[in-house]
Amino acid sequence: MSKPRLISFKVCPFVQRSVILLKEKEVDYDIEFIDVYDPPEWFKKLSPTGKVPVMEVEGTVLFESAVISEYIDEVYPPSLHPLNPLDKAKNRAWIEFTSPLYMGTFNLMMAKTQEEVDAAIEDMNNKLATLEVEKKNQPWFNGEDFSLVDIAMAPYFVRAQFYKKHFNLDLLKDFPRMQQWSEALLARQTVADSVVEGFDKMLLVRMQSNESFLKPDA
Ligand SMILES: N[C@@H](CCC(=O)N[C@@H](CS)C(=O)NCC(=O)O)C(=O)O
Repeated sequence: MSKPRLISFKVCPFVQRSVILLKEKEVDYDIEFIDVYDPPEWFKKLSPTGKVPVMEVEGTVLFESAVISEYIDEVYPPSLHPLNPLDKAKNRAWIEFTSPLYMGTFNLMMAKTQEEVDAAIEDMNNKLATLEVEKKNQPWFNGEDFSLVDIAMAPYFVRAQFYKKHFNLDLLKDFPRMQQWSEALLARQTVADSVVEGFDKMLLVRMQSNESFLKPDA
């Protein structure tokens, strides 16, 4: 089987999910970085949605991070989904549930007023409160078994850590199970290795050039 080729944008949480999964499965892959805000012509031709991640496998172009994850999970065993179809479907549903949280972190980053900051936080809090009820009081979403749901949330906790470190803003403060989940995920090697060098700096520069409301602690 030829190496998959992943097209990435360095700070994209959806690509980060693919990277964590490829690392978990120890897949040999190539990665190519683009700027999604100024994409090269070849990417415009390759990607039907104009979004990353895109993964090219033997000339076939895959897009949408959830679809890419399902493909990787199926082709490189053992599966990180539960075996039971109902549990598997439930896991897929919760993966979907986590995705809009990334719009929350983006909105927070780009917010220009206190009101916009508050709205982004409130939106994320509503979703985190629902997850807090669903999450078992065990290491991973499904208990002892690490799964694709855990991978889907990992980039969120990386971003929550960024806001805590630079803005003294604790997005998880009201959610003890989310804190425990975050600690477990951030301690996992594949998650640590999925964060590109200079990640914090890239986000901080973006916020500065956007004249975002949130200002980093000195
Ligand atoms: N639903 C998509 C979302 C991917 C997405 O929003 N990617 C962003 C970067 S993080 C992007 O490529 N944005 C460029 C655009 O919207 O034109 C997935 O899960 O793959």
